[in-house]
Amino acid sequence: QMMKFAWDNYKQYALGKNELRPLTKNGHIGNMFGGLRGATVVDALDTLYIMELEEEFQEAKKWVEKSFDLNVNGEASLFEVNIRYIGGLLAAYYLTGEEVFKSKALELGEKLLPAFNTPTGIPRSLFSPCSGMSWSWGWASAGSSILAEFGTLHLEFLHLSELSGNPVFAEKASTSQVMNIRKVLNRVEKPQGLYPNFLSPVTGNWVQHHVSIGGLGDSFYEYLIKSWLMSDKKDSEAKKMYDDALEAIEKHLVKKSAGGLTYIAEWRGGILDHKMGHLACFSGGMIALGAEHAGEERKQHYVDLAAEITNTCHESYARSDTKLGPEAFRFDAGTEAMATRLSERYYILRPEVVESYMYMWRLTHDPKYRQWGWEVVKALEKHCRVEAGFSGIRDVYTTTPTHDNMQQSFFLAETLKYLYLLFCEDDVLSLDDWVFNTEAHPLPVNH
Ligand code: DMJ
Repeated sequence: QMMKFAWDNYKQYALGKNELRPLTKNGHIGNMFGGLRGATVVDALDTLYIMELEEEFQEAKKWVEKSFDLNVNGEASLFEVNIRYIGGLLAAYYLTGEEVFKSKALELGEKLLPAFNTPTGIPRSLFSPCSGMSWSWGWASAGSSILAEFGTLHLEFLHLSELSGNPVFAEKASTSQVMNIRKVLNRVEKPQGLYPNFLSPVTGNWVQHHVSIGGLGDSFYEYLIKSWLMSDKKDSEAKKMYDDALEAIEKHLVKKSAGGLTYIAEWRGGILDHKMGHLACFSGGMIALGAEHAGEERKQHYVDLAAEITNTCHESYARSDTKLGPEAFRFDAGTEAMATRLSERYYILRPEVVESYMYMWRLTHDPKYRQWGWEVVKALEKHCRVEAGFSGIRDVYTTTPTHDNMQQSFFLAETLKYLYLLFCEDDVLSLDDWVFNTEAHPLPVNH
């Protein structure tokens, strides 16, 4: 019902725009996807299909067939286009077998390639599908590229290579785009075994020593373990990189608060910032997913670590008045798992906490994860549902929050999908056969 409500309102007021503005009942285009439109349609396709919302799925498919235009200009984020559009189209193709999704994915995939024309082959963050030019974000120091962006291409590019027969995307040849990225990362020296978030696409060296498992770093780690799983456990290089990175993170960034909550701090040139972003809360699920394959002696350790981190993220929700979590929470000056700055008190319908509940449920079947998921459902209904859709809120610490007037596309792609899967049987998109990309689009394991 929540998905139908979110979709119906998007369709009524914003079909063809990127997101719905549920208060003003119109569409939002933004500047993340260049000239591409319909981000919510493409992000929602597989969720509608999985939930058996047949009529709504057909509406979305019809829009892709008739109105999805790829011959557009403008600066688009390589990362966002890849995880939402390529991931969404690939998942829709693999679930339904409908050719239109495959051909759109391949056509769009070709348009991403110019972003890799840099001295090192590390792509820049922004690209223009028509002119072939690429740029870094204005805020990224010294023209650097972002770890979580160039490190979150592997899953989709592997499937693009397989479906197109074009090795340029990802074939095991070291000349392919994503294998080259790995080569650069393996070569560069890692401070204390950690991967900083900013790398120069010109020199291949780190630009700043900021390390985070939340924003700017997050899905790089996720794609290492998932690359290994998607290869049916053959890509041992990815597994080793994941194991080593997690070991360094545990050694240097994982801490326990005075109140006994385990959290993952950020690292700035050796100094710890005792803060966890909402984005970092995906890591409970990632560590749970990796735990099963960690070897007998490490397995229980990682199950426990995943459970502790997921518990901390739940606490960040439980300690708020709305029962939804803030964008970032801190562990300093007597604070535990709460935002201390006004600018960090918002919630924009993000999925990472329910994502971890879903993985923890599948791993342990402890009923508390379903209870926690249900708390989120109730809080979303109470505080984020407005007359024409779901909206983010500006302050999780008040029971009369103001709304931000934005129904993010990842709410339909991820938050609602993970909540649904939390209450499904384990064989609905079994984790043995499917790997979720970082936007929760399922891609098949290469058995
Ligand atoms: C999503 O687009 C993806 O999950 C991404 O990896 C991180 N941010 C958003 C959701 O919060």
